[in-house]
Amino acid sequence: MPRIIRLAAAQLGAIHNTDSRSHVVGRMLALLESAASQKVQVVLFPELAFTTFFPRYIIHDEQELEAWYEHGDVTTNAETRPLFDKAKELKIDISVGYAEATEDGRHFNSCIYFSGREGRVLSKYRKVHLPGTAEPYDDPDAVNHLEKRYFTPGDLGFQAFRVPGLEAGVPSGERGEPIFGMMICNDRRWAESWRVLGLQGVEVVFCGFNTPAFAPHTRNSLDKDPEQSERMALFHHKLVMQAHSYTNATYSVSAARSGYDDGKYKLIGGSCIVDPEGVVLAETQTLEDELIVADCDLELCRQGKGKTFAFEKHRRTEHYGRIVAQTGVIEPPRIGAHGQA
Ligand code: CDV
Repeated sequence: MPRIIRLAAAQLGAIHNTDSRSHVVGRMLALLESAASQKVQVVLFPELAFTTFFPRYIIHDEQELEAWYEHGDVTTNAETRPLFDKAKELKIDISVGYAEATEDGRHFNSCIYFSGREGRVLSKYRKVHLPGTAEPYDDPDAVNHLEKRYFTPGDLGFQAFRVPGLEAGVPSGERGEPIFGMMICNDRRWAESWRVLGLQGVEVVFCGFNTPAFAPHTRNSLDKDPEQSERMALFHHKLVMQAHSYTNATYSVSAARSGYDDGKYKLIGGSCIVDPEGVVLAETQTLEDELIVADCDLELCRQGKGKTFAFEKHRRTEHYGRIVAQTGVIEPPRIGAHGQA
């Protein structure tokens, strides 16, 4: 029996340093209305969706820095609340990324899954793999990426979760409660993130992202040509979304913050919805605000989960110890001149 749900990625184009949260939320509401008019059930918004990507700036003033985070409950704060109220009104689920400040003074790059049908948060994820540096680059012309300065690595792990009530006609208990998981941007490049979700039977992975088109200091020091750099950034983004969806037999939805922030910091687009065979079902064509939609039959996950990637039949955990025992590379010893180690 098919288990079809309609999913969307809501890409957000340029957001400038001076743009208020209310302005951005206005744009998000337009995308949400458009999704609802197309009978979409779940919409993914990008990483750090409510502001510009502030980790590119070095900010010494504590008050100025704190103003970039969401303090308290993001679903009820004055400027961000309209998004969640609208999701409730339209009975549509959303996943959205934001900079979280906790009551005890910690800072995370987070996202939540908010059920508009139930009017509550069903799951929260805090980004585990933080790229970039804690200190600015020495090169004054470099674009910084200071996630390691402004955020603590996530402490919630990769927890899959059930979302009941999305599949018409499928009785609860008969696979009627899809299994979702979330990750954020750089996490998508790490097989470990996906496999931990895969081991929980994930059927849809949601991943919001902010990927600079040209970042020789952060990403690829060999790439001096901005156009080639952007092509490779897009290639690697789609490569990991497609490959890891396939090897974990799951759908994935990714949503970009894209365009030229402040008219000069370019972020890639390429928001896409990928099926469990690794096929791209929908992909954005612009660097602007744009919604893509796809009908996803979750039964298609069964093929991979039951055969090629039937983990219970084929995995050999006795050989995977290094993956959790070791962080960096330990190369094998050199073979000496006479063939001896
Ligand atoms: N926001 C990110 O995590 N961006 C990284 C860049 C810096 C490489 C990414 O993986 O796209």
